[in-house]
Amino acid sequence: MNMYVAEDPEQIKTIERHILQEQKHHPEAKGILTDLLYDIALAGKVIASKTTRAGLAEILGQTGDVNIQGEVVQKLDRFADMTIYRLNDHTGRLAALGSEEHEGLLHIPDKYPTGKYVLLYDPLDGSNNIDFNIPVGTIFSIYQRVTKSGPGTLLDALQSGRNIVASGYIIYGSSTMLVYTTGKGVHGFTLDPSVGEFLLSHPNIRIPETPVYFSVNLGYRKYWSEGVIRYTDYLQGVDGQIPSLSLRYVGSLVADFHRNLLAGGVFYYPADKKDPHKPHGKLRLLYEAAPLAFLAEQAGGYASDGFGSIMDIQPDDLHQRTPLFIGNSPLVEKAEELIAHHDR
Ligand code: AFP
Repeated sequence: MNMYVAEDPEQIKTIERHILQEQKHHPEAKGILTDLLYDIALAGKVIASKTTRAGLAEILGQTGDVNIQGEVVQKLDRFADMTIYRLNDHTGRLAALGSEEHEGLLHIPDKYPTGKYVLLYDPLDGSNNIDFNIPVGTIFSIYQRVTKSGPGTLLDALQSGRNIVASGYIIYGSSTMLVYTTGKGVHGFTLDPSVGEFLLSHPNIRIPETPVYFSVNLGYRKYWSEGVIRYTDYLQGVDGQIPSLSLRYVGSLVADFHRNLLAGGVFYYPADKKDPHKPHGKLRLLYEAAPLAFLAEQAGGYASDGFGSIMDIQPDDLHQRTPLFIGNSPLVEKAEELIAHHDR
């Protein structure tokens, strides 16, 4: 026997092999979604190769442009945005793309065929953190188009989370990880940079039942509603109903979500009165909240806007914002209960 052949073929599983095995659960599948997920994983590797060099002078610094959210675009955002678009615009798998960095839909160039899926992505979430060596991430979701043929339209992109076919994120931290779901559990892969492969490291992730953390920007407390303040007191054990949870807030949604997914807890970014132009919270329904809501549900958790499931919200704008409470189901339900009681 060749001593270099692993005895247990399950020992090391690349993301390619894992996605292919998942595809076998769907005999009708033609492999298009599988290929699309490969392309996203490839984009993740390319972006990771830049984020680890972000301290270098040629990358650092802002381009000076302002994106449609009114935020300054940094060079790495632009690189990540372009990488994902370029790796997906010509494959014939997509009808259109939507990026948090662009106001409208991104169309497939006329010279390339269109396909049956729509890819929505936030290329580099938490990009304000790049200069401080704090993790950032890419968030993505995939929907089937609803129009029959031709270039994709807004109708194809403005779908509720219930229609997501696959979603996930790539976190660029002390290591690079890709976490995704196709509705059959949540699986996490860690990039081995020495061989350039994502290897299965966290199969079947479930949010631990006992929460450890709560994550919120406490600096905005004075702008919150009574219900959200009472909820925060509850999480801090002020009323003695639960032992106090530890506070952790990075300010990169992917990093905060990832930690709470693995350790147990809740992240929230409520509506606040800080900016009268953003009374519905800061986070984007399609680019941030819905993809993570699908992951949370698949991991046994729940995501809400404080009134009901994020997954049920029908968007009417690509850049629609929403309050978000996401993590252990009982904790998210508690937020709904206190908001219903104090804020209505
Ligand atoms: P940036 O991409 O502009 O850094 O915003 C990050 C983000 O959308 C999300 O990742 C964080 O959870 C949230 O904003 C942090 O916002 P605050 O700085 O207002 O707490």
